Amino acid sequence: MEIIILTSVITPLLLLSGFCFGFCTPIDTITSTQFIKDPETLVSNGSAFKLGFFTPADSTNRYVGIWYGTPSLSTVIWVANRDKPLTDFSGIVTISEDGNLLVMNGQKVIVWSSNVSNAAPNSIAQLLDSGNLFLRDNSGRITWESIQHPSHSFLPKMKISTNTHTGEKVVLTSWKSPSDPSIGSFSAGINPLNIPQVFVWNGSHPYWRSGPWNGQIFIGVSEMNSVFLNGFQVVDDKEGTVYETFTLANSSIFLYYVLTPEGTVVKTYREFGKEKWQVAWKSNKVECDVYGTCGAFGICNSGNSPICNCLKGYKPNYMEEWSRGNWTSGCVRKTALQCERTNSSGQQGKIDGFFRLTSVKVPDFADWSLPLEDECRKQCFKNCSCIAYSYYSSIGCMSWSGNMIDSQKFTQGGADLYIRLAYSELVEKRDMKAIISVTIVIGTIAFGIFTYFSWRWRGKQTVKDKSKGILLSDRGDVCRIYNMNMHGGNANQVKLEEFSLLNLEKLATATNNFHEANMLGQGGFGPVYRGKLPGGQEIAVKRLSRASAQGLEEFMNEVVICKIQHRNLVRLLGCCIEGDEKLLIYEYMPNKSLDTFLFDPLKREFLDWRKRFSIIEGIGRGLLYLHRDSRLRIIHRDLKASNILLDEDLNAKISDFGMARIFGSNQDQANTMRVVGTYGYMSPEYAMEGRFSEKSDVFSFGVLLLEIVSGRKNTGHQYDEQYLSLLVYAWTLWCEHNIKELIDETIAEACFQEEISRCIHVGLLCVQESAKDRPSISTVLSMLSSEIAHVPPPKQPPFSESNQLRQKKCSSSQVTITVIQGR
Ligand SMILES: *[C@@H]1O[C@H](CO)[C@@H](O)[C@H](O)[C@H]1NC(C)=O
Ligand SMILES: *[C@@H]1O[C@H](CO)[C@@H](O)[C@H](O)[C@H]1NC(C)=O
Ligand SMILES: *[C@@H]1O[C@H](CO)[C@@H](O)[C@H](O)[C@H]1NC(C)=O
Ligand SMILES: *[C@@H]1O[C@H](CO)[C@@H](O)[C@H](O)[C@H]1NC(C)=O
Ligand SMILES: *[C@@H]1O[C@H](CO)[C@@H](O)[C@H](O)[C@H]1NC(C)=O
Ligand SMILES: *[C@@H]1O[C@H](CO)[C@@H](O)[C@H](O)[C@H]1NC(C)=O
Ligand SMILES: CC(=O)N[C@H]1CO[C@H](CO)[C@@H](O)[C@@H]1O
Repeated sequence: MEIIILTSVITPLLLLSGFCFGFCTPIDTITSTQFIKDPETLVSNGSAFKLGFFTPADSTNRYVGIWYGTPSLSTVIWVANRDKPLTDFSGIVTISEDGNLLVMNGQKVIVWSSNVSNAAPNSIAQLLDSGNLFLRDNSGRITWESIQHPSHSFLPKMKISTNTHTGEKVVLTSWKSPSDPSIGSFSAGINPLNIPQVFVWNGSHPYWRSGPWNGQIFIGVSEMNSVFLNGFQVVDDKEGTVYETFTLANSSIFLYYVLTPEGTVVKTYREFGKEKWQVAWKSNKVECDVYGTCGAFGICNSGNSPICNCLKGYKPNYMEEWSRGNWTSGCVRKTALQCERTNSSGQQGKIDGFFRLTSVKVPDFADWSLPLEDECRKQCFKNCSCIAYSYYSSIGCMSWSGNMIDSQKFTQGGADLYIRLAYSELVEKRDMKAIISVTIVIGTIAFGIFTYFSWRWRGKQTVKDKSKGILLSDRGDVCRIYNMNMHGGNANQVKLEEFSLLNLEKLATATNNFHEANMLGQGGFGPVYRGKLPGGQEIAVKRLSRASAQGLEEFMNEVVICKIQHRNLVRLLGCCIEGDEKLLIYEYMPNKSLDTFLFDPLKREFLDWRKRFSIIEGIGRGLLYLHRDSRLRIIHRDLKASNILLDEDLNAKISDFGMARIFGSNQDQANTMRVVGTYGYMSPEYAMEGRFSEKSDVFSFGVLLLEIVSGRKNTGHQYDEQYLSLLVYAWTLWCEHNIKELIDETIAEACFQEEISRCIHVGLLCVQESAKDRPSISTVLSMLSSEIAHVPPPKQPPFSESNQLRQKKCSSSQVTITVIQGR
């Protein structure tokens, strides 16, 4: 019995795996004399990919395709004869006399051809380990490649493109169903109009939209803030073709995107040596992801019920339909705009204003221009047909004049959308405020009562983080960190650290019940409040948001890193864990963060050059301690001006270790699938490929250094319209030998100029495109203190593609920067 079952499983497997027929080493090429015949396969040199004949599940047809492992919808990456299946096992793949690659059936009828007119006789087809099949002639000239002719998969180096002159497109096309590879109704491609966006279309109707490309991410994909991007790029080849592509920096994974028969784009990857494919991301997870779910002027929020609402100032077009959940008819404006009324009836009134909606996927059909933020608002205000605008620093000014369709509310990410409303629609807000404050008062009282009872009922609390081998436990009034891994199991927990544990009630009292007025700021994962303990000690309390899945990870990071203490790192005084609540208690920094001084026209005067230099050195020393001196090696990953706190004497202290990573002693770099951090401070290899190391912190330090010297934000919009980033501006001035121009006027005293120029020079070295060109932080400190006399000249720092800026090499005496105008 058993034997029979075994053979019936094995026989088809042997057939599929390309049993050696004739030649007994796997081959990866087809020539005019060496062809493959069903069920033989071509195997790429590293054995990753196979080309051969396969039958989809629940089908009897044979198709020629390229796959990895066992052929199925998710492993077949390319299909040749999609619309002309072979009906038996007599197919062959060969090279024709004119040099084209052919698939023929047993009757020698061509069912598929590479069909290139310039193929040469005696061409060779070869399957590569990248999954690409190409056709080349004797001289090595490639005449055809499978990655230029996508089917339903978007592979590394593939180009999904649209020609803006001819409208010609290269798109992905879905299968009809998992058992039928013929061309289905969905396609995915790029729409380069105004600002590039990726679309999935169902026939000719949009089905999903990525939102505008900002040079690094598509801002309508909320997860893209924290998703490993794998060198995604949108490129304008200047000949009218705009394409989207990506590269894999890391050869230990294979990653690609599949357009499923249901129209969902799925990002899947497989680690090298492992069979299993894993899903990293999907385009359509919720109903809100479907294009235009809520109709024109509607906004979708998957956290609400019902999910659709009208935009502020708009009401449902057909109330009855809307309340039945038929949202397609959308919404209309409630109160006519003053600018419209003036025209029609000569009636005057209070002027219109803008209502700000935060974290939204901006609607489709944005017009695009390049003015600064203030100009963007004015320009929209002046023109009555402009009904909304949004300013995004690396994109510029977006405005809307027609239907606003496919807006979505996110909890994070997205952009701010300013909607033009009549004055009367805006003032309503005041009344709402009163209601909100009453709600807050009642809520606070309820919270107080709840806190008291939950404190009374509180038992012993422990929190575990297996990946870090850490167990936190409170007994009495101390918080203990145990290392669980040391001897394995819980029985042998080794106490690592002990620090004070405060209860929630005390902290609620200290912060006046987490009152809004005590809020110091909003950290990455939750608000920070100022508080005062009964003894009079001032503290800062960070309350991790309960909603955040990353809350526990951040909490553990902060607690583990608190063990290291240094005068340039903010000290953790204690923690609190009660039920869902996790709070961290830090020393209070009276002078807040560096950005509140640096970018404030009045307060920046408090920071003279001596002070700034000591802040730079302080940050450098703190970073050196994190990288080198402490027992743990720590990469901060989110160094920025708002994470540098200033004590009463304006000494710098690095804060916010929530995103930090701890390295083993012999580890130099790591990869992450989740890129967290702040654009503008992120090194290119981290932002694009998720690779981080000490050198990615050095990059952020370089940006910070240039910001401190110039008093300008890297991604701000405080300067000339030509220079959309501080790095571009600094590099341009460097090339023009005019670096003095960069120095903040308030510190530009002649006697410091040499020292300041040196700082800028070091700053530019820190922001080199390639990590290996950046000095280590200890070298940076030596350079700053002039211990190292020779500082090598910097090369051009990386420029964001998004700024639509192209630049020439520094070697030419006259550096010009051109702004490519939008189409
Ligand atoms: C196949 O791989 C081997 C070793 O990895 C290499 O020496 C050889 O040149 C490769 N052949 C081709 C055709 O790429
Ligand atoms: C081959 O290409 C030519 C034009 O380049 C086209 O007219 C023809 O239909 C194509 N044949 C097939 C089988 O795709
Ligand atoms: C795609 O379009 C077809 C034809 O318009 C329609 O029948 C089908 O329901 C659509 N599919 C989805 C998922 O919207
Ligand atoms: C939704 O409402 C529109 C506008 O009233 C109507 O034309 C359409 O038939 C409705 N669709 C459904 C499915 O009820
Ligand atoms: C308002 O009037 C001006 C000039 O009279 C005209 O150009 C403009 O198109 C009108 N706008 C609207 C919304 O009717
Ligand atoms: C107002 O905006 C519309 C739509 O963007 C545009 O076509 C028109 O030229 C603008 N008018 C002026 C006076 O700028
Ligand atoms: C420049 C500045 O505002 N310095 C303040 C820093 O904090 C201390 C303590 O609160 C103040 O005394 C300083 O005036």
